[in-house]
Amino acid sequence: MSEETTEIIAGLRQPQKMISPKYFYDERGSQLFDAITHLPEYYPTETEFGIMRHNIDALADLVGRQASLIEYGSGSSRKTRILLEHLHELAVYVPVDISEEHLISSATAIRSEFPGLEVLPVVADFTKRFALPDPAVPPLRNIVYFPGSTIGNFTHDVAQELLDVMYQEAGENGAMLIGVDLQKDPAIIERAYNDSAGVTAEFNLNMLTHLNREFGFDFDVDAYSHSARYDRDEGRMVIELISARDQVVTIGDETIDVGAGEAVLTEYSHKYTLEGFAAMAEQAGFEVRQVWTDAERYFSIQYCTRL
Ligand code: SAH
Ligand code: AVI
Repeated sequence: MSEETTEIIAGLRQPQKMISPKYFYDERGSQLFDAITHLPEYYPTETEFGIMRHNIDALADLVGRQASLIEYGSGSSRKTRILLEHLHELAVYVPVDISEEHLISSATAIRSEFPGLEVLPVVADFTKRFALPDPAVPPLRNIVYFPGSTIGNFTHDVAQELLDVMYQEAGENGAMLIGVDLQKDPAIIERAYNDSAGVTAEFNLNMLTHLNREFGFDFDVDAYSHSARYDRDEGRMVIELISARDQVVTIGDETIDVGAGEAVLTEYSHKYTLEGFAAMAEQAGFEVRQVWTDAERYFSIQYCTRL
């Protein structure tokens, strides 16, 4: 049994059943996430785009020339193109993602759009150790780029560990550029995860289709429904799959009982305050040097340097 299968079974044996959100992202999951970013209700992507467009010159000057851009969870690299167009004499672009086919096709598209740029994609789970490639042009500094508020998909303990790793990867003289979604009216947040077209529901359910195909589970996908609610006490969205009936999931010789009405947790999406995020960045050794937000303070882009 693979390490991943063992990890998934262990999550399903917890009192609160859970599956890591990294299993959303097979090829179909990456396409569905792209569709989410175009939904009218899903404010993070357009808001982050707007903040970048408004502040790109200041940002490019802060980064300086001949940096390497290392992107965590690069997906389709849509917002990244603004950086690739404006950063001064970029040394190399290293997109890191777990969704292999999607990463390779995105990297191929970037190579043809930016012919002079070295693009070195890395297929990896960024919560585990992975090696960074050696660029042809030695960079003057590393910029670790983590857009989209993907940091929000991790509990605070794991997010803190990720920031610690990014601090190491930024290296001396390096920096982190991170997109962080902010706390706001819960109705706006809940709408973003309960879109009227049902794309988020499809994205959530696709996780089970992915587990069935790739790891040999036999979830009855039609017997689950999407649920997404904001937990005000924890400041996070809680995204679950709810079983309509009692059922038994089998994988190899193992069985897992799922009760009628039982929830399988598939994702948290934490929303931060600026103070709360600054405290975590500082704990990792970063200083938040510049925060850009939109006029409504829905979302933030934060430029953090090593203390
Ligand atoms: N950066 C893009 C995509 C965000 S979606 C944006 O801002 O729109 C989250 C991305 O992170 C997906 O492409 C997914 O495949 C990737 N991802 C999620 N968990 C991951 C993990 N543990 N390791 C590597 N990539 C991961
Ligand atoms: C990738 N991540 C930041 C998205 C989010 O908003 O938490 C994933 C997502 N889940 C449902 N919709 C979007």
